[in-house]
Amino acid sequence: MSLGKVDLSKIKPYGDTLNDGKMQLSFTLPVPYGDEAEEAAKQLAKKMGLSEASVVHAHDLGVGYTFFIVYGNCTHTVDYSAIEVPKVDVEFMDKKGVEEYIAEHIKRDVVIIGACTGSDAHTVGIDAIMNMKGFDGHYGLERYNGIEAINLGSQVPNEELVAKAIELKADAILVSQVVTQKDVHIPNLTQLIEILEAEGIRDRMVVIAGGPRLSHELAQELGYDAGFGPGSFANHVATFIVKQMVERKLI
Ligand code: B12
Repeated sequence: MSLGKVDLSKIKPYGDTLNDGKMQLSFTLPVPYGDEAEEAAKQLAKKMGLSEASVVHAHDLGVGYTFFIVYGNCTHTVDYSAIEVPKVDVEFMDKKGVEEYIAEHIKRDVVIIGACTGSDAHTVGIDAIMNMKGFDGHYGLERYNGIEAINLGSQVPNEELVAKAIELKADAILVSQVVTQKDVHIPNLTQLIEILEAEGIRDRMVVIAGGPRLSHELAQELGYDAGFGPGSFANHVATFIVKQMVERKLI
């Protein structure tokens, strides 16, 4: 490994030596396996800014399609020093901290309702945040003193989630969206906010979206208070909710 001084205003991939730009990508082309297919993959890589592109693996997918792994040298750079990513800006408390905060500042149970909505059947993410046993050594919201957590599961229609939130006088709604193919999550997430607004309750609750391809920035653009992606745990979400409740006087 060659370590040199990195110019953060012009970073590019590292392979064998700093700034050699080495990278690997994989993709499928809708053409039959063969020399012409490999040449097409190389030409595509070149157009994407890879010099000395070589096909290191090509696999016949059998139906007139070919899968490729291509290596090459990236000719582009990125100015890392100019990057700013909007993030949830709170100092996270641990479970005990959240419980003490609720006891001291809210003095009643916080009701949090969650679901994976629309056609999305991926329950693992919302379970990781809400269910008793939690995820990766972090207990879920059901385990917190001072939090009443209700997980409605997956494929829950937005109308049903809102009706339940009204019935239970929820302080916060958690929505999980894992499938993002063809941007299917965008209209679904937008519809939830529209229903909450039509019911006149959007501002009376903390509304959070989460999922592996969901950024805080996108969630805010869609009208949510926050977005949580990979690496999120119950204590992060709980901290955000209870602090918002106090800040926005939703107690
Ligand atoms: C398990 C799985 C399934 C299971 C789901 C079982 C279940 N009960 O959940 C089954 C087999 C049913 C399934 C089905 C499908 N799946 Co699937 N699945 C997966 C897989 C392998 C793991 C997902 C997972 O459990 N991750 C673990 C959890 C803990 O991670 P997480 O969801 O990111 O959650 C964390 C954070 O994102 C965040 N978070 C998540 N939600 C929320 C919510 C809130 C409020 C907060 C605060 C935080 C938060 O906190 C969590 C903990 O840190 C992924 C691939 C992968 N390796 O990720 C594909 C994957 C998600 N599936 C995919 C697809 C395409 C499908 C199908 C459409 C396949 C098909 N053609 O039928 C169907 C869709 C069915 C449907 N209607 O939704 C794609 C999605 C691609 C995309 N960009 O949309 C993936 C990425 C696979 C792939 N590479 O193609 N799948």
